[in-house]
Amino acid sequence: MSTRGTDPAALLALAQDHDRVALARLLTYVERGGANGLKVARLSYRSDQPYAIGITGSPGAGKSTLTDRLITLVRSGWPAPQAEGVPQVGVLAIDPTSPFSGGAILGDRVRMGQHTLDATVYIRSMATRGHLGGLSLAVPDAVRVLGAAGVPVVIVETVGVGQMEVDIASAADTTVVVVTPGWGDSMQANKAGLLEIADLFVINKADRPGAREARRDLEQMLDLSTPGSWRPPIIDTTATTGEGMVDLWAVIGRHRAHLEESGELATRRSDRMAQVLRRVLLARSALRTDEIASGEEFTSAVKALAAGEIDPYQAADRLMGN
Ligand SMILES: Nc1nc2c(ncn2[C@@H]2O[C@H](COP(=O)(O)OP(=O)(O)OP(=O)(O)O)[C@@H](O)[C@H]2O)c(=O)[nH]1
Ligand SMILES: [Mg+2]
Repeated sequence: MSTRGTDPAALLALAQDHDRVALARLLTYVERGGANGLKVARLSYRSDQPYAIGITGSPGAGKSTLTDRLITLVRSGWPAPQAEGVPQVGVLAIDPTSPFSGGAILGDRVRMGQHTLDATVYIRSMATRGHLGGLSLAVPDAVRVLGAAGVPVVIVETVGVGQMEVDIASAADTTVVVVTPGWGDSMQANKAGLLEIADLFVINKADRPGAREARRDLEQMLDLSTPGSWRPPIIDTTATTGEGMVDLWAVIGRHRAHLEESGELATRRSDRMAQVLRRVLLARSALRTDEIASGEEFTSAVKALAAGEIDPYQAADRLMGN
């Protein structure tokens, strides 16, 4: 461990040379934020980005099982043959409370089912630690680190329950929304705002009754939404057996081709960078606010406010030097 050192540039060079421990350390820096996190960002945002696939949906919908199956496909050399030693896909599992295929997630040592120690995949769970903007910045940073290390495709799994998770999942090039058959799951997805972010839908657990009804519900909801140049396709899968996985991967590929050919990929990525920059600015403003609020001038301003000598807007202007 000590032989690798702590310098981010040296670690990135090692990671590019397929050193997984070095890659893990870079991702830890990203999670922790601070000076090293900033150095890592400086390196990774200047590199090519990987193709990012977001997988989201209700708890237990089968997201991890699907991811596991997609990885099996990639490992089998499909759709493209493997380059020796290079992870072809990185996985970031964002909900650390949710075990992947029953395996325990323990920080850097996350393992996903059968893919333990597999050189063609790199799997990592992510949690917020000290990063300034929390996971909504740590995840995009981590995706860029994987890209800088040479990983061409990154899958980000989040449970689609809160706004933050939805934001993270939709900060991908292709966003896959997973629903299951059964009463109301599609409606729930709609309510959670998942319909708007979906580039394609997966009806997983298609071995269970109700897949056809789920498809009909989704189609109806899509009919009501504003038509664009891409109508999200719906794919039936049974992740536990692997049925539908070749279809799913093919549709992801089609969506990617659509984005690239239409020029929308560049637009999306630029919109995403605007989002990231806004988050950094917001996080920094919050820090600055805390700093101001602990100063002497702030205390005097509060006294002046209490005495009715000033209004809070004027006081804020003064404290901010406007
Ligand atoms: N019958 C059936 N069960 C499935 C299928 N896919 C997944 N499951 C089961 O559903 C359960 C949840 O699967 P996970 O892959 O952990 O689901 P998840 O969406 O990652 O769950 P969270 O991360 O906890 O939100 C497991 O017991 C799976 O074996 C499927 O296609 N058919
Ligand atoms: Mg999961």
